[in-house]
Amino acid sequence: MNIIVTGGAGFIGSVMAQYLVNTYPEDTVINLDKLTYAGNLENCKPIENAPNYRFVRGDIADRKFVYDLFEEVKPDVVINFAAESHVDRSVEHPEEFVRTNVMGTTTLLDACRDLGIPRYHQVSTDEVYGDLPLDRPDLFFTETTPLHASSPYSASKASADMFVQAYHRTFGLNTTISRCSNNYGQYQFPEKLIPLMISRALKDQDLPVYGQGINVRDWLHVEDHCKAIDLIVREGRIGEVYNIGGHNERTNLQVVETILDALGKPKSLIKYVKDRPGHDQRYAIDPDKLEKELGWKPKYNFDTGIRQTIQWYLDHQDWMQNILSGDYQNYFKEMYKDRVQ
Ligand code: NAD
Ligand code: TDX
Repeated sequence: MNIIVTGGAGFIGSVMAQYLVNTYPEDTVINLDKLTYAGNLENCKPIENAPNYRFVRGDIADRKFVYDLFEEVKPDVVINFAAESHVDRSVEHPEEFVRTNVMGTTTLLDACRDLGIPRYHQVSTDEVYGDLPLDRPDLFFTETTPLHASSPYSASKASADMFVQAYHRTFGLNTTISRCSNNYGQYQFPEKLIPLMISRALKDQDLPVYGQGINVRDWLHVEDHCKAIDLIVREGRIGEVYNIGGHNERTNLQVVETILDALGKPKSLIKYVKDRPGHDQRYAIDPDKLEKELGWKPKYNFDTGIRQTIQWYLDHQDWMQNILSGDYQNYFKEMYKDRVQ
């Protein structure tokens, strides 16, 4: 098969590209990525010389580019990871989220429809369901939970999901959608909670915890997410949505304290800062459908996965340093300048 993975230089897409290249030598993986601030070809180093791997730089919202590439490659499957993915950035600059997440997705869908591409998978997120209250631990997101986005990021992802479902229903495109909980693991850009806290704690810098740190996220190791997507692409029912999650709920404070303990750093580094506007309280996935229909089971629980992840960042401080020495420094100053209380 020829598989186009979009956003394959980002966090999850790069782990997916590595997984597919190594697991299916008979398939060819074409990594289509624009290389925004979040795209990093270092993430693809382990496969860059593999005979069944190719990188193409381009924009999923550029119609001519996408059509030309699809005509040339004739993909059997398109898996769309490419997105603007950071909630805080979407609060500052929503437009880019509409362009890439909505218009980029519809461009890919149009190309699949016009060129007869047999299979399309959309990588979505649990954030499209909005949030759950902190005092109702009995509630979980299922695939039939109504969409109820809170941030410009989640609104753009929910919108994309609706286009995917519309293209399936109206044009008969063979689509699936997966909605996963928060990912952690190797290669995550240090704007997101876990790598941000690891990189700052290592330098004895303050750790900015939003509000009171009581918001809950449901964490899944990136490799478990990628294996679930592969299963859905190969064995999932067409037109369906599958939730992905491993019942690993933690408050943000628990996550930060786990990192501090593992690094032997003091809790006094924690600094409570102004809350994120519209901050979702709790995410929690019910993965029953994926487990029962496709037999998926995660390999990692949070306690083992986070230890291995922290060790990865300790072993790859040059990877982190290459990012931190670039433009990202200016971003950090700009984003956090008004938060100090
Ligand atoms: P990321 O920000 O690390 O990577 C995104 C990648 O997409 C980058 O390589 C970037 O260069 C590329 N990209 C951005 N705009 C593009 C465009 N217009 N054309 C082509 N490439 C473009 O994101 P991530 O955390 O790896 O997330 C990947 C996908 O998974 C996203 O769709 C996100 O919504 C979804 N998701 C993420 C999580 C999570 O916890 N990170 C959880 C559930 C779902
Ligand atoms: O500095 C911080 N301090 C803090 O307290 C940052 C960056 C985050 N937080 C909190 C906000 C959230 O409650 O930590 C939690 C996790 O934040 P993020 O890492 O920004 O992730 P989140 O907003 O939960 O969204 C993530 O999961 C779903 C991904 O970024 C999305 O791409 C994915 O769809």
